Amino acid sequence: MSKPIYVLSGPNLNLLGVREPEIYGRDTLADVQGRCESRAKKAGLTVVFRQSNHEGELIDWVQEAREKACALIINPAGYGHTSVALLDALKTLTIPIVECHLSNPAAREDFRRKTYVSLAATGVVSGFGAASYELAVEAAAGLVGANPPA
Ligand code: CA2
Repeated sequence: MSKPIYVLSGPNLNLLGVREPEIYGRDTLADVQGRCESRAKKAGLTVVFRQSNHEGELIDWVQEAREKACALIINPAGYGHTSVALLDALKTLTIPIVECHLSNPAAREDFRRKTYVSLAATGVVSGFGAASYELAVEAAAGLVGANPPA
């Protein structure tokens, strides 16, 4: 049995589908989780899906992923633009890291153009709403060489 893909979401994403649907869409985070689980299952994989509003908790989970995950997907939300500590934690990983955003931060305010997380990411998926997460799972599965069950 292979290790799961860790899918981590940062602050305020627990409000997904409830506020600002014009930017972030109408899917709730529970919907996104279901979509990730279905996509991972097609590749014969599982996901550990977590959200936190707390920087330190996200860092603890990144550290946990060092041993327990085959790949890490992270939507760092606002912390992507601010957190050197999160970047430092991500840089300790040797597994693939896929940075994921619902919106396209590069097409928004100037302060969203830079994400520290990108400096550690294998690749970035952004701008496709909830589908960004599914595409990130697909990318991670490809990077770990996952095969669909026979
Ligand atoms: O597009 C993304 O996924 C972001 O990571 C979302 C962050 C934002 O700071 C990044 O620049 C881009 C914001 C997450 C806030 O989540 C909410 C969800 C629903 C309603 C309100 C906020």
